[in-house]
Amino acid sequence: MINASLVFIVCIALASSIFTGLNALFRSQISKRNYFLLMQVMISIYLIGHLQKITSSNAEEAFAAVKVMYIGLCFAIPFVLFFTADYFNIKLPLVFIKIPILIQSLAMVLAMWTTKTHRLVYTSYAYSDTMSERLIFAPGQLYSAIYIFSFLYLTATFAMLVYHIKKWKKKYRTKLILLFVSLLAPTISTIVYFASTNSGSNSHYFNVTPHALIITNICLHLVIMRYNIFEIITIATVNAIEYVKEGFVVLDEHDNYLSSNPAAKNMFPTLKKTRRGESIFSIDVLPPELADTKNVSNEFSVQIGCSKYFKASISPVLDKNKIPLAKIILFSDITESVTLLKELENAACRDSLTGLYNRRHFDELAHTSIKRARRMKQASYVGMLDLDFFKNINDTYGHSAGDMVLKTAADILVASMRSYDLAARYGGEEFVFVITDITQSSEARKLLERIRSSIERCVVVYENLEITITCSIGATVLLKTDTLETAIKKADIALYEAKKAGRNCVKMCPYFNQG
Ligand code: GH3
Ligand code: MG
Ligand code: MG
Repeated sequence: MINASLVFIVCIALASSIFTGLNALFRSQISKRNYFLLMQVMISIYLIGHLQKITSSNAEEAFAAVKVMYIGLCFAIPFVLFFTADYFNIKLPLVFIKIPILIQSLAMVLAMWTTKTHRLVYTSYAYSDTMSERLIFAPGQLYSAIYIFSFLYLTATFAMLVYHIKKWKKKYRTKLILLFVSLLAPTISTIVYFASTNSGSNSHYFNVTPHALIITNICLHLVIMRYNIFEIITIATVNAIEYVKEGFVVLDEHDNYLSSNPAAKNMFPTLKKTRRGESIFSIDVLPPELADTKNVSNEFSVQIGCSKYFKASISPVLDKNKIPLAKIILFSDITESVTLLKELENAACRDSLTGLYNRRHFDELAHTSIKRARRMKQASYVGMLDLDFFKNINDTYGHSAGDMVLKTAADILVASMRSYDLAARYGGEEFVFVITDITQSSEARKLLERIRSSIERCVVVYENLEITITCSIGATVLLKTDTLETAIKKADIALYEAKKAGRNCVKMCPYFNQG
């Protein structure tokens, strides 16, 4: 006689299992659902077998149903394990763990299907109309192995779940607890069934696993529908890319544009108009420097406009065979740190009052400038400029007024020279400079005279007081035998001559004076 209520329960369990599987299939888009779907398929196969068994009318029909049940039973649990590991991003090695587990499961199914020949799973079986399970059997030597392996995999699954339930924040714990309960229900029912049939206390071989599977599917349905077990991570990942302040650009393997996040569009506004598939470097959307680094992770700075700096790190996306599929470029705005670094460099190279190079940095640059001029067969001039009676300015108007005069004199010096000439503050009110690319000595003298007269004509207004100043300049042409140091000494001697000659004048080194 068919037990109608049991058939009803199994049908409900089967329907809920199929429904939950379909829900996962249509509601979520990510790869993490694959093992979940396989798990649901296997649970459904198990239940189909079960239904077949409790409605069977003879031993062979019941045994055929058990063979179907074993397919579901042996494969559902490995897929539960794979799904859980996958969900927590625990990588189970394919060759060393996944494939051996699947082979073991297949071996168990095959052992069951061929048990009539070797009697390792069932030594004998008989049909019983009075029993709900319909089939009485005597277990063979391999029968326990099926359960031992299943419990091993379930233990690993529960271990992962418990570990993460403890680690996850309360807000996300509920769905893990539901997942835990969904697995615990059929586990307990199977343990009870196994123990009770072995001890002989369940002489009717009554199995409540289908009842437990209803609980499983209700829990799974809740974690999918209510707690978004699949979506939450996808949503978080998508949102993370949308909201991070780093620019994120995805290109295909031929540098054609695929997508970018809002931050990248802000950094490179042309990205807003770039269409998918457009070659990113041919239309100058991104700095061309990035095109040179193919298939490598690299980091470098890119200057956009005059004041923005970005660090770009390129990561290739490879497929399983290490063939490039796409390229991800991550841009971070490093303007702040670059500006700070430049300020620090500036502070180390420049005089804070006048903004001119300091002595140490001038020496470095002047050596290079002189070398370059020599290589290009150009004449170089080294000059010293000293403000006249500067001490009097300080004494008469105060130190702040003196500072202002110093700054003005420095500005005039820089303004009078060309961009490739060099000027530095050499001491208190003393400046040094190098002029290159002048062919005639008369031209050099004219330039120096222009500097002197500009300073003489300048009026510095300090607290409504008008301050005027003059300067003396000594200079020398750099001979082949000269070094920067000897040239500075000669310019200093010429400056001394200028002071001696009454100040507010230009004197050039005697070698040159003759000409
Ligand atoms: P001379 O025409 O012979 O060059 O006479 P001078 O007064 O310009 O020369 P002196 O070397 O006697 O004095 C230079 C003065 O420059 C002395 C010092 O107080 C002043 N001085 C040096 N550095 C600074 C500075 O950073 N700010 C101000 N306000 N004064 C400075
Ligand atoms: Mg002076
Ligand atoms: Mg001086």
